[in-house]
Amino acid sequence: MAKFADIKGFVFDLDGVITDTSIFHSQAWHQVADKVGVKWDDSLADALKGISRMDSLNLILARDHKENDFTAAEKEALATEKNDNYLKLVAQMTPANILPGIQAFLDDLKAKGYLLSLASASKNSPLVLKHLGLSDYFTKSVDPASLKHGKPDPEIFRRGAEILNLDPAQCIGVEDAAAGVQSINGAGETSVGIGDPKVLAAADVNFTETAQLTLSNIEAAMA
Ligand code: B16
Ligand code: MG
Repeated sequence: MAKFADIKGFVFDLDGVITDTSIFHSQAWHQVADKVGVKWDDSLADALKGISRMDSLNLILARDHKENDFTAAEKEALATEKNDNYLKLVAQMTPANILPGIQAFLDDLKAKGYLLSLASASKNSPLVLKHLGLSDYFTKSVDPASLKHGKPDPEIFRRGAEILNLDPAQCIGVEDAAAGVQSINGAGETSVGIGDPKVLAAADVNFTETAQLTLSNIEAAMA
């Protein structure tokens, strides 16, 4: 793990860290899983966190060995149906959907001169940031459509540091998903996991709640 004093930037995941959309993604996929007859449970919901739309659909179908039961066009239609479900939920979002402590943390980071970028797998992240009133905080975002590999591959977090003109070792990556923590670690950044420490065992630093995400808590955990 890097020294806190060397940290110059933060690379943020969006869904499940800045806002509670991970619940919306789960609800939207749950409807699709019911439709294709795959049993939904919490472990499936966790496995989909941070995973791209089509990879998520393939994971759901594979749960019940149904991955070869649908044509590519049928899979596209199911992925579009999930996104339509999701967008209906996103349409109701406001700044009240920012998770506890995040607004204060972002303001503190900005005030102290840390650089910020976004490493979200979601193609909907610009829309979500707009609803949250946070677009101005994240003028630098990795475009998930430009990636060769999704999380857990390190590419997205490596790019998150690159667009800040920082070395990965100067960055902290913040994630709620096991696949995302793996991506941060692979990129050579310090990983802060938010959520169940059992699910996020690979994280350098773990907090169960976003409200614990403060610079002083991170500094203490890295000491
Ligand atoms: P979309 P993150 C991820 O965002 C979500 O965790 C994951 O559940 C979702 O499937 C993925 O984005 C793709 O999202 O369908 O909106 O393009 O956690 O990396 O911010
Ligand atoms: Mg996430």
